[in-house]
Order: sequence, then structure tokens, then C-alpha cells
Amino acid sequence: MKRKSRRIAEGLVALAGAFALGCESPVASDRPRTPTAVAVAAADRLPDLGMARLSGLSVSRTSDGRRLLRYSTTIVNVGSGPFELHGQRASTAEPTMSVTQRVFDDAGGSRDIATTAAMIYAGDGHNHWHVRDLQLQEVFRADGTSAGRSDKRGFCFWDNVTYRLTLPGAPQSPVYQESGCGDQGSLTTGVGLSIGWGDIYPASLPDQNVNITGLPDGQYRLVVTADPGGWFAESDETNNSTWVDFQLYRNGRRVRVLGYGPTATIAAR
Ligand SMILES: [Ca+2]
Ligand SMILES: [Ca+2]
Ligand SMILES: [Zn+2]
Repeated sequence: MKRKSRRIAEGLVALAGAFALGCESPVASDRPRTPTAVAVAAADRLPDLGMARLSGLSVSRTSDGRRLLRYSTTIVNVGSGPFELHGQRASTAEPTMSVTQRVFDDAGGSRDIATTAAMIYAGDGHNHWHVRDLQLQEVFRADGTSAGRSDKRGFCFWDNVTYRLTLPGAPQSPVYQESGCGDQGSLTTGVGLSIGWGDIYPASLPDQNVNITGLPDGQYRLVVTADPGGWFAESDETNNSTWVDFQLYRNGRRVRVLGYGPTATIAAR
């Protein structure tokens, strides 16, 4: 119901813009951002976060005998605007930054929205600022109970893998860079994920795993969710999770993929 009304509203705005510009195609959504003579209220161009298909599942054993389920995750933006965050702190004595989300509109403007998210400095080889808990990675048993969560808590994101560059408004080369995550002395940061782009966390990264030590052989589901805290505004809040079902066998030493859940869907337009 919510999605339907949003679609109608977007359609009306697109139609109004088409008339104002004398555009032949009322469905063209990459129309120029020039101001028109007709006053049309600016419509938000919200991002839409989701997860691409999970990959690279394996079981590894640490030197201290723990067994880890490893995997790669890619958070993507399939919305009609960039996902852009700005961190800020008053002085270098403060260990965290507060975070605002910059929401763009179709008139070329933007506004900043306060969020309850936080950024924290990671000196563990990353040496930049992380958004805390941008993803949640959790393994469930067949009965739906939790079997463990990843310790990965911090995420700095930028345009580093292509996902759907055919989406309207998708830049064909990366816009946001790792440098936006700042360094130890930064008082501000600016990070983002463009339309159609993704940010990958390879299976080899520290903490990109769930400790499955002692889990018996059987069937499990790894679920990964973007923005699990619901801190960031998006055009669709219902498509943020994906999963992979897997079989653990040979006394927890091996893993076999049984099937994949949905990946980020492209918003109807
Ligand atoms: Ca979403
Ligand atoms: Ca959200
Ligand atoms: Zn990092």
C-alpha cells in the first residue's frame, strides 16, 4: 500500500516535470535538473539499500581452535539518489562522530537529516572512520533460533564494485572514494554509495565471519541485513535482507550452499 502510493506520487511529479520541460517521454527520469518556470515541489531522491547475493562461503579454523564461517557481503544502493552520510565531532578528544544523512532532491537541492547512527575510529589497520552496525550478519538454526552473529561492527563504504549501472542516475564511474572515511585527526567525514554501486566486504577481512565453533552438522541460514537499526531514510525499507541456506557437514569442517534468498530488488518506477 505504501509502495503503491509512493509510485503514484512519483509518477505525478515525473509527469509535471515532463510538461514543464516539454519532454516527449513522461517516464524519462534522467531529465535535466534545470529549474522550470512552473513551480513543482522538489521530490526526494532517496537511496535504497540492499544486499547483493552472498558469496564465498567457507569454514576456516583458527590457530586457537575456533571454527569460523566466512563469506563476502556487498551492500548496494538501488535507489534514485545517493546514500550519503556526514560525520562530525567537535574536537579530536571525542571518540565518536555524530552522523547526518544528506538527502538529495530532483531540483538539485539537498537537506541533512540527523540520525542516531555513530562513527567510530578504527585504528586496527583500517585507520579510518567506520559507521557502526551498517550491516547485521547472523546465522540461524533451522528452528529459527540464532546460532551467532558476526563481530564485524564497523563499516566504511564507497563505490568499489558495480551493481546496476543501468539504473537511472547511476554514475558510470565511481564518485565516492575511501578517502571520505577520513583519518585519525579528522573532525568531519563524508562517505557515500552512488546509485547502482556496491561496497564489498571480502571473506578474508577480519571479523567478516560468524563463530560456529561447536555447531552440529545440519542446515543453517546466514542472514545479512543492511541498516538493521533503521537509522537511514530509504525509498524501500522492506528489501534490506538477503540470505544463504547452507549445510554444515563433516563435523562442522565443510559447508555446502543449498540456496539463496532474494537480492536487492530494483525499486519500481
Ligand atoms: Ca532498502
Ligand atoms: Ca533504512
Ligand atoms: Zn574500514
